[in-house]
Formats: sequence, C-alpha cells, structure tokens
Amino acid sequence: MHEPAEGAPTVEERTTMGRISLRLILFSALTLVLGVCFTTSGTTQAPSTLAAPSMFPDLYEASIAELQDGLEKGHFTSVDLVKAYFARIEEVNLQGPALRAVIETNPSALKQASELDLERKVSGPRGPLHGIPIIVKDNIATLHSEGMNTTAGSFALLGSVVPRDAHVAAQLRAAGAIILGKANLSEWANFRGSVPSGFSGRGGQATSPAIGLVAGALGSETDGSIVSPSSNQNLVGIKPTVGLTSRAGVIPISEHQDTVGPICRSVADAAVILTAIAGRDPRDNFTLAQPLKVPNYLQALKPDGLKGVRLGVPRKFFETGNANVLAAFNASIDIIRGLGATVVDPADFPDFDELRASDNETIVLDTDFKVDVNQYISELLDVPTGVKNLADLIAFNTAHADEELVKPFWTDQSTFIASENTTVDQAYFDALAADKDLGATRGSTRR
Ligand SMILES: *[C@@H]1O[C@H](CO)[C@@H](O)[C@H](O)[C@H]1NC(C)=O
Ligand SMILES: *[C@@H]1O[C@H](CO)[C@@H](O)[C@H](O)[C@H]1NC(C)=O
Ligand SMILES: *[C@@H]1O[C@H](CO)[C@@H](O)[C@H](O)[C@H]1NC(C)=O
Ligand SMILES: *[C@@H]1O[C@H](CO)[C@@H](O)[C@H](O)[C@H]1NC(C)=O
Ligand SMILES: *[C@@H]1O[C@H](CO)[C@@H](O)[C@H](O)[C@H]1NC(C)=O
Ligand SMILES: CC(=O)N[C@H]1CO[C@H](CO)[C@@H](O)[C@@H]1O
Repeated sequence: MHEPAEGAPTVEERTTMGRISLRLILFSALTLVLGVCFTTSGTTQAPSTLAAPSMFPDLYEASIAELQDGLEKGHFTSVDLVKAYFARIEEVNLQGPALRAVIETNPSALKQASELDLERKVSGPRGPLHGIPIIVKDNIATLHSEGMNTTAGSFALLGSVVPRDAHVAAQLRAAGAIILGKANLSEWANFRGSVPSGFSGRGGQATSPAIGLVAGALGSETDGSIVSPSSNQNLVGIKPTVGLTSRAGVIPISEHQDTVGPICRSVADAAVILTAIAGRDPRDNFTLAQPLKVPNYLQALKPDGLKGVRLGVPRKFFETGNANVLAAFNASIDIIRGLGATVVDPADFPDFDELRASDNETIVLDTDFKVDVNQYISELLDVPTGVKNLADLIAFNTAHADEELVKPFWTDQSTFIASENTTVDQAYFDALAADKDLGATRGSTRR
C-alpha cells in the first residue's frame, strides 16, 4: 500500500484525561449556555430546573437522533449546541490536552444556528440533520464569504478563495446541518512526504481524538484515511465506493481513489450523513454511474438485516494489526454471527501476496496528484500566496521552510517532488490497468 494511513496514533492517556475532565466541563458549559439563553429570552423558567440531567444529553455519546429529539422538544436549541461544542473545542484544542483537532471554527455558525432555529419554529425541521453541527476536514471547500479557509493544512493555500462550497458541504447545508468548523489533518491528506501522520504546517501536530467535539464529521480517504482513524478511535467510518460521493471542491490526491465519507459515533449517525452527501454531481463525473435515487441508508438499518448474509474475513490483511484492535474486531465478528450472518473465516484473497507486493498504486497516485491538484488550484478565484501549481507548492515550502518544512520531524516533501517528476505516459496507464485488474477484476474471493 502507498502512504501510511492518515490519522495520528492514539494518545490514549491524554485523551482519557481529556474525557474525564470534559464530562464536567461540557455539562457545565451546556448548563451555562442554556441558562444564559433562557435568561436573555425572558423565559420564566428557573435556571435550577434547567439542570435536570435528562434535558441535556451527554455530548460524548449523544446520537444525532437524540440531539434532533432534544431540539424538537425544545430542550435546547441549535444555538445552544453550537455554543456548547465551541466551549468544548476551546477547552481542549489548544489548552488542556492541546489536541489540535480543529484547525478553524466557523465564525458564521451561531448566526446559521439561529436562522435554523427560527426555521424550525416556523416550518419544522428539514430532516434528521436540521440544526446539527458537523465538522469537515480542511480539504473540503466551504464558502469563503462564510469566513473559513480551505487549505489542506498548508500555508500555501491560506486565504485562497474557493469558487463555491464542495458538493458534499452544500449537501450538508441543504439538509440543514451547520458546518461548525474544519478538522486538522495530515497536510495534503498525507501526500507531501514522509512526516508523522497528523502534522500540517497550519495545524501543527494534531492527534486524532474522539472526544465529542461535534455531532459528526466528514473525512476523506485515498488509502485508509477514513477507516484507519475510525478504527483507532472506536468510531464508525464509512469509506464509500469511489463515485458514490462527489469530490468536487475537495482538495484532491487522485480522482481514481479519493472518496468522502462520514466519521461518526454510530452506524445510524453515519447512515444519516451518507444519505445527505451521496448522489450524482455533474462536477464529478465518477458520480454519474450511480442510480438516480439516493437510498435512505437509515431506513435500511434493520435489527435482522444480517440474517442470511454471507461475509468473508480476509484475515491476512489483519496479520500486522494492533492486538487490542484485533481482539475488538474478533469480538465484533462474534456479534455479527450472533445476528444471523454466516461468517467465512478466513476468506483470503487468492492474490493477496501480489497485492501486497505491487507498487502500481504509487505510480498512479503520484501521477494523478500533479494533474488533479493543478486542476484544483486553477479553479480557485484567488490565491494570495501566488501558487499556481505543484511546482509552486514545492518552491513555497522551500521558501517557507520555517513554517512548512519544520524541524526535526516534518521536513520532508519527497512525495511532492516525485509527483512533480511524473508525466501521464504509457507506464501510468499500465499501472492504472494493473491496479484495476488486481483490485477490481481479481479483487474477489469468489473466483
Ligand atoms: C483564514 O485564516 C486567516 C488566518 O488565520 C484568518 O484571518 C481568516 O479570517 C480566515 N478566513 C478566511 C476566509 O480567510
Ligand atoms: C470524466 O471526464 C474525463 C474528461 O472530461 C474523462 O477523461 C473521464 O474518463 C471521465 N470519467 C468517467 C468515469 O466518466
Ligand atoms: C482473532 O481471531 C483469529 C481467527 O480466529 C485468531 O487467529 C486470532 O488469534 C484472534 N486474535 C485475537 C487478538 O483475539
Ligand atoms: C504493476 O503490475 C504489474 C502487473 O501485475 C506487475 O508486473 C508490476 O511489477 C507492477 N509494478 C509495480 C511497480 O509494482
Ligand atoms: C524522475 O523521473 C525519472 C524518469 O522516470 C527518474 O529516472 C528519476 O529518478 C526521477 N527523479 C525523481 C527525483 O523522482
Ligand atoms: C480553532 C482552533 O483552535 N484552531 C487551531 C488548530 O491548530 C492550529 C495550530 O495548532 C491553531 O493555530 C488553531 O488556532
């Protein structure tokens, strides 16, 4: 496989500390927020009655459905939710455990929340995401006028003006979601060179904590960047088939492998978000192969949904895994069996060794990145740093080494240099065909 999967190693001790203290902080933050809100809106309810724990979900574990239920019952508003999440981010992002999980918060989020609260009162919720705060990875474009940057963590794109929301961001907004902020990431989604996962010039060395800074998130995956952090953090990540979710407006690595998907607390939450972002988009022609109607993935979740389903476990992929993760994985297979599925274990790919040995993916990604990132930059309305293409990005990093090629661990941009050196030639098309043969045509255990 190519780049190591994005997502910094779990800093379990720090995260655990964060969890314990945050439990108290969040509860008091939400209480405070609600208190203030009720006071200023002139309600006669005494603040003490607001503290009834049943009114306030534990935001570490609250599902999107629970939040929606609380919003509908008027236990709290979207403005309250945004304030509570902002307070939580403030406590842990740069202070306390200094998780550096969020690179920017949305200066328009409170205004949007209040508009969505009003709309709910007047005409009811648009659907399950109405008024729910979501964070998107900093390679997913959001309207510049709203106040946030889209930079893939690089100073080279700071202040750049995107032509429009990424399609997936626009879909979230249409569903009534509030984009609360941008998540820190490995710079250029881990495609700059050999540096520790989770580092970016702008964001610093982020960890990948799952401590409830938001109700749900969008990640992107080229080679592991949704599933790997999700499995490390006990979250549910769905890596959609390429072409199910549009990549238009997403800072790319490769049109052949990039995909955008949800990272959430539960399967139901991920299903709600996937339903909102999936679908055709004329700006990403890979999406045009899917059926016209987007399924409602939430309605497809049934307690007996695994009855009679036959699943295979490609064990060789897990041989090098962390023992704790493997134990949890094994336990989940038992649960799946208990729910009525037939599990074939092991069910290894006959071409596993060839797959492991192949490095055609590197050829494809290196070549695609140069084409695709140049295309992305060419569509920007303004780039204050003046970078126009990958060659400029390399020069920018060299000229701003103190910010981008930071000693001692973060100095490398060898992947950029290798990518700049590529051309779309016969060797590239051969590598692409070899990947497709191995991954798709022969990528089945049922041969
Ligand atoms: C981008 O980041 C800069 C520097 O942190 C900040 O001043 C600015 O408000 C951000 N947003 C936009 C849209 O430029
Ligand atoms: C998308 O369009 C490009 C050029 O416009 C073309 O090269 C490519 O084959 C198309 N891809 C799909 C999946 O239709
Ligand atoms: C997980 O299950 C596999 C297959 O049954 C077994 O070989 C492996 O030892 C188990 N690992 C753990 C950590 O339980
Ligand atoms: C690419 O795939 C071909 C065909 O499977 C194989 O012969 C070749 O060694 C692979 N190239 C690399 C760089 O792995
Ligand atoms: C650039 O590509 C040429 C030809 O493929 C290769 O020989 C050379 O090693 C490459 N240089 C770098 C820096 O990747
Ligand atoms: C919202 C926020 O706190 N973002 C931070 C993300 O990390 C970078 C670097 O650590 C900070 O500069 C941002 O302020």
